[in-house]
Amino acid sequence: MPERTLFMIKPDAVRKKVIGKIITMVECDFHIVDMKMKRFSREEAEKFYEVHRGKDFFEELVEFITSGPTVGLLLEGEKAVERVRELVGSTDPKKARPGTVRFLYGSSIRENAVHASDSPASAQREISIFFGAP
Ligand code: FUP
Repeated sequence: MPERTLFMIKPDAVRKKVIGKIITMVECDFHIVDMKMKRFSREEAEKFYEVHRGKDFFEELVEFITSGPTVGLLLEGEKAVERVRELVGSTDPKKARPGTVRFLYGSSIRENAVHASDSPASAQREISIFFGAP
């Protein structure tokens, strides 16, 4: 059964002008159901990263994600959550497997180029924050 996930290009990658290169990496393997450029409000960012509230990096993470536009892609495919996460690579680009998006375009553990949902439940929550409830 095909699954849906949120794949998001973060403000650092938008500033680097690598939106096209990153989309090319997912376009061949997944169906792009929807796509949008969006600048998060503080309120939306805090909701999106709710699970990290209280952690020492929370404030800087919210500042970063609201610092410029993001590009969200609603992707669909077999085991999309797991397969997109593999393509994205480790949170820290220095530890990411060569060839992954974060290895190629990430700069630091915070400015790591992209986000991908970590479970089908997170995907559903994040898709509705990004694209609005269906
Ligand atoms: P990931 O699932 O790989 O996106 O990573 P996490 O859910 O653990 O973290 C979400 C985001 O928080 C990361 F993309 C970047 C940020 N973060 C930091 O800024 N510092 C940290 O030490 C860990 C995460």
